[in-house]
Amino acid sequence: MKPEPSKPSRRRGQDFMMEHAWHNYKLYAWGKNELRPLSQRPHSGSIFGSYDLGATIVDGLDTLYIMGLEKEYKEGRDWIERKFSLDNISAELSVFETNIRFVGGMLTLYAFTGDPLYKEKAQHIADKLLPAFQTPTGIPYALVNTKTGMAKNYGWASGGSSILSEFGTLHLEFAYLSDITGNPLYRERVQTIRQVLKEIEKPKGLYPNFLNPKTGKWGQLHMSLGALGDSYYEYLLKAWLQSGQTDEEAREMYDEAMLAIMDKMVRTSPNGLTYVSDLKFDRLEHKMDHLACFSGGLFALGAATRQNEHTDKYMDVGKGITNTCHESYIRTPTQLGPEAFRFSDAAEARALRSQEKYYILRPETFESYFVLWRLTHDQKYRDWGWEAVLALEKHCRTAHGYCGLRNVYQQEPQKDDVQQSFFLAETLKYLYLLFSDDSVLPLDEWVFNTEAHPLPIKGANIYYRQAPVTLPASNAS
Ligand code: DMJ
Repeated sequence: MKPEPSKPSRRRGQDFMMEHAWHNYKLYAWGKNELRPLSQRPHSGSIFGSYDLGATIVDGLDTLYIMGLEKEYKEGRDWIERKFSLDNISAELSVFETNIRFVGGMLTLYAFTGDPLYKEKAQHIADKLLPAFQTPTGIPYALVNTKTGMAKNYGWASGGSSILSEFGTLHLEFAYLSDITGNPLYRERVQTIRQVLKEIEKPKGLYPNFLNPKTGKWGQLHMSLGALGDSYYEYLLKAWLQSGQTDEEAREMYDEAMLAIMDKMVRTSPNGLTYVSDLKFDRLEHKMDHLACFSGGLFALGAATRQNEHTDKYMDVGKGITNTCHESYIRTPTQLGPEAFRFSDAAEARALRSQEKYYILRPETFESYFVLWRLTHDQKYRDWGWEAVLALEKHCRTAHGYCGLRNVYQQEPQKDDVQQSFFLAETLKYLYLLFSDDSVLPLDEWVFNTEAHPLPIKGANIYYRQAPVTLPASNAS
């Protein structure tokens, strides 16, 4: 079924939020990466540095398309055609962030429209990332310079290691890029990463967050479904889904990893909340990052797509984690969740440290609401999503865009003056899709990359697109 931009009759509020976010970005930061809504200036200290890469445009454009905001969509396309290039700049880019936001964003736009502009741009960006893969193991470095091709890892990452959630979150984009360009090189690069991870010995069946790209040995034995680990596990399941469920190797690696995580890291609090701890060497740290809240949807999607003896357990854990993340939201006066929350005798699903109390417009909890809604049609997920919309409007909206909060436990928290590009790419998209018909981007035709850019599933007849995708009209309220 072809997506076509939505019709105005389908408007339900989240698209007004998108217009507000976009128009203010356009007014005060057009072509820059992100907006500072309070200062009404561009945000130049973002992960993309000070080059004008239009991160908000590239990240947010498919959301505009889905919502049927045609005029805004055309402005963005026009900017990409006229201005977007990584030639003649000397930016040190994160391979991971550039892949999920820029390559992923362009690929989705190509999948939606069939417009060759987006395929060319996706390939142009991916080519700039390739020098990072020139390591003895083929595990890429984290950072690459767009002009010199010099690549390196972050100084803080355990003994010169690359990071699991970064080098393990390239597969979907690189595989699709190979298929649409006919150039096998991109798939070969991520297949090499897959083989290293398949063959390496995994302590207790788990994947540590750090791997040295020169020696092929693990760094510190820290494991997490939150920061530094998260989307690696997501891409195992999704690579299998993307392949039309033929990439069995990916599904097996996913099942093995998630069974080990369920056994060694998933726990239940005294009051019955399911959560996934971090594991540091042999010690559980009873803390969940907001980032790990995506895993409610991941466990559930794993359950819904394969029947075996673990299916019910996967589904229970998925629902349980999503419920816990919702609890972390409603136990704050703002009804928005903290960056990390803990489980101890003193507290459940609450941040205890001051540096864990912020909310930066992250999407992960709403992502799980969306996936669980699609899989169960339990009305509570829409109710929870609506609570979030109201909380965002009350606390994060400003006259000139949306900001994060410095402390969700205060009645009237200070705002952080950053409108993250993922707010447009993910947060507003998932909240919009939560209230859309199932036929808008059905989960058996599309798989969402970790930045919420939908990529087509092989075998569904949208894989090699010749004509624009038509999004069916929704009659949801
Ligand atoms: C996004 O850029 C992606 O979802 C990524 O995988 C991790 N988190 C941010 C948003 O929170």
